Amino acid sequence: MYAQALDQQPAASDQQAEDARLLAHFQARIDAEEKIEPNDWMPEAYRRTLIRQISQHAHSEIIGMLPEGNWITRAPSLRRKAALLAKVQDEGGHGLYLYAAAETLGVSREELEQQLLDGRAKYSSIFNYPTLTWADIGAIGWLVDGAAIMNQIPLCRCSYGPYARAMIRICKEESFHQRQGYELMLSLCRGSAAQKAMAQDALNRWWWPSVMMFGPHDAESQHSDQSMRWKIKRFSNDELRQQFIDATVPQAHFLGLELPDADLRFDVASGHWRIGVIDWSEFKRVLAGDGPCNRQRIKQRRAAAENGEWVRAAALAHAAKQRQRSAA
Ligand code: BYC
Repeated sequence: MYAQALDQQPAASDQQAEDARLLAHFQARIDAEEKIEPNDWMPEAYRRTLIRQISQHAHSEIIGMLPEGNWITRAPSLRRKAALLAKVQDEGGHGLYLYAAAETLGVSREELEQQLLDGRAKYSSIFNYPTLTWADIGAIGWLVDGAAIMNQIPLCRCSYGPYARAMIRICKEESFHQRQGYELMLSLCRGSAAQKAMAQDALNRWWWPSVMMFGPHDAESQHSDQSMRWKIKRFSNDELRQQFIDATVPQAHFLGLELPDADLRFDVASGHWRIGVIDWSEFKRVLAGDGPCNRQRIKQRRAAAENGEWVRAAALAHAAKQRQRSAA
């Protein structure tokens, strides 16, 4: 018994030493800006963090198709309809690249989808707000995609290769989305008084949820420090939020719109726009499942999964037949 314990002790400490060596080598590669690839050694927590972030991101793209998809049949012209249709299709594509990137970490797309459908997985808070008017389509492109680009450009330099490469393509498409949204807002703001009022109303409703998209303040952000050491995140939530505010406030002024924030002011000393206090109780409510559209979004995704079951079954049956034929 005693001899056995002695045998095990050096083995355990050897393992600890080996783990420490692997961890140091891993961090050195990250510090040297090398990409980590699927077959490379990585700490379990790095793998879990990436699966969490990439899958939340994929789910956001897929759920994000719903509020805009709602307006495809009601777009006011063929040009607007074509642009919106293309944007929503792009989002479906982004979801697929991201699920594929997550799969390289050893989790299946079916498992991730199941997590979304049974409410275990988060997706971006922003997609739990309703699209009430056509101007909301402009506001989403301008503000939501604008915020997404701020957050996602640095992800093109994420330390995990498959995620970083997926983000390069996604960001190119997001920048078209942002432009079509701003151009739509510009048309409304240069149109009739009623159109401009509709644009103002959309800005009033989408501004604060867009500001919240960047996540909690840095002091409250549980994952930021570690994710920044691993170079998954390159900037903190507050840094990216500030970049978004500084870029967007002058754009609103160019449109001739007012931001719904009585405390908004330009701080000459720092050169930044400073906003009022964010209502984090609203953010927490939405994350807890009690936003204006949480239930509706999940219900629609569940219905889509059920209604699409026969398509998946048919595709699998077709693939099996083809395999049989090529084996014969
Ligand atoms: N909504 O420690 P923190 C898009 C959660 S754009 C919901 O700071 P992290 C699109 C967070 O997950 C939107 N949950 O976390 C645009 C964590 O909870 P868990 C998607 C949020 O990960 C236009 C907790 O709060 N973009 O897809 O370091 C059209 C503490 O936060 C939110 C991405 O996903 C939120 N807004 O930083 C169509 C980009 N914020 O996981 C589609 C990639 C925070 O511990 N993701 N939480 O239960 C990221 O960059 C980071 O994950 C975040 C959060 C900045 C979002």
